[in-house]
Amino acid sequence: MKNLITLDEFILRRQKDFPFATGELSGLLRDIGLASKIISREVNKAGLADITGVAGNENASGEEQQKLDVMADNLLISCLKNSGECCGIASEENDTYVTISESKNAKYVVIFDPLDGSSNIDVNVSIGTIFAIYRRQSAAGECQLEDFLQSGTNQVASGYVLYGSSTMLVYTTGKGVNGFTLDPSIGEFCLSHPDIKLPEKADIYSVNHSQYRDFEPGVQKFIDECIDNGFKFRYIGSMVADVHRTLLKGGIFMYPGTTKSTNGKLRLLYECNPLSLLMEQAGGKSTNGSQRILELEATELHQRTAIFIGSSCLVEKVDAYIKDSSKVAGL
Ligand code: AHM
Ligand code: MG
Repeated sequence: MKNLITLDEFILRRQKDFPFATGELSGLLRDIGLASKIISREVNKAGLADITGVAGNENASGEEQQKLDVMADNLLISCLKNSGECCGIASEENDTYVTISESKNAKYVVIFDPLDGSSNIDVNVSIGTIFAIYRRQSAAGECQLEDFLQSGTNQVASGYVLYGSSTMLVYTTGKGVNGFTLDPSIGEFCLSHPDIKLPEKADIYSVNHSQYRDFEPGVQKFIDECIDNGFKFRYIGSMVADVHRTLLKGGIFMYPGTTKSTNGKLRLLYECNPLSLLMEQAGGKSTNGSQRILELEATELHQRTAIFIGSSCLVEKVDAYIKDSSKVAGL
C-alpha cells in the first residue's frame, strides 16, 4: 500500500514549518475539512433524500437558494462556530457577515461560498465549496466589516472542495497547492495531488458562449482565435469545477463583463479571490482584464468582478486584446 498522508497529518507537518505557529490556522483548515466531509455525504445522497430543489428564498445577490445551499451554509457556520478559531464569517448566501461572539477575540475570519454552482445540483453535475481565510484587521473584540473587505493578497489560506466523481479538497497557505481525495471507506482526505502546477499545454478555453455577442471586442477576438487555433471548448457551469480542470489540464476560464453586467457575475470575495490565489500558487494568472484580481480593492461584501483565470500566456493574451480594443474605442 502507498504511504498514505491524510489531510490532518499533512496540516500538522506543515505547521511545524512555521516555528511560531499557534495551531489556530491548522485548526480552522481541519474544521473546514470536517464540514466538507459532511456536505459531501449530503450531496452524495441528494437524489434520495428530499434535499434537492429550491429552498424558496433568494440569497444576497437575488438568486434562488437551493435547499443544499442552505444546508451547506448552516453546516459550515456551525463547524466554524464550534472551532473557536475564527471571530467571524461571511458567506455568499447571507446579506452580511456573522460575528461569532463565543470566540470574538480569535484572530481569523473566514469567507466562503458554501455551494458554488448550485444550480447544477438537480442534474448531478459537480459543485463545490470555496473558502478564504484572512487575519483580522480590527483590534480584538467583535469583528468589523473591514476584516472582510481586504484585498486578496492578504489571504492567509484559500481552497475549495469539489464534490465531483470523487470529493477533493485543494488548498494553499501561500506555499504551493496540494490536493486531497476523500477516501469514503475510511472517511479521510488523503494526499493525491501534491504540489499542483499548471501544465505547459494550454489549449482549452471555457466561457459561457451564449453571452458572446455581449462581450467586448477584445474578448470576442480572443475567443475567435481560440476557435481558429483548434482549442478545445469546455464549460461545466460550476466555476469551482471549471477552475479545477484548468489547474490540472491548463487553459483559461473566463467570466467576462457583458453589456448588461459590466462586472460579470462572479463574486470577488467568495469566488474570485480564493481561486485566484490558488491559480497563482500553481503558476497561473488571474485578472479582471486589466488588473490582478488579488489586488482589487474590496468595497462591498457581494462585489462582482469580471475574471480571466488560468495559464499565464492565455490570460496575458486576452488582457492585451482587451487593452487594444479599449484604445480603438477611445476608452
Ligand atoms: P452560484 O455561486 O450561485 O452557484 O453562481 C456562480 C456560478 C459559477 O459557479 C459559474 O461559473 C457561473 O455561476 C455560471 O454562470 P452562467 O450560468 O451564467 O454561465
Ligand atoms: Mg458561487
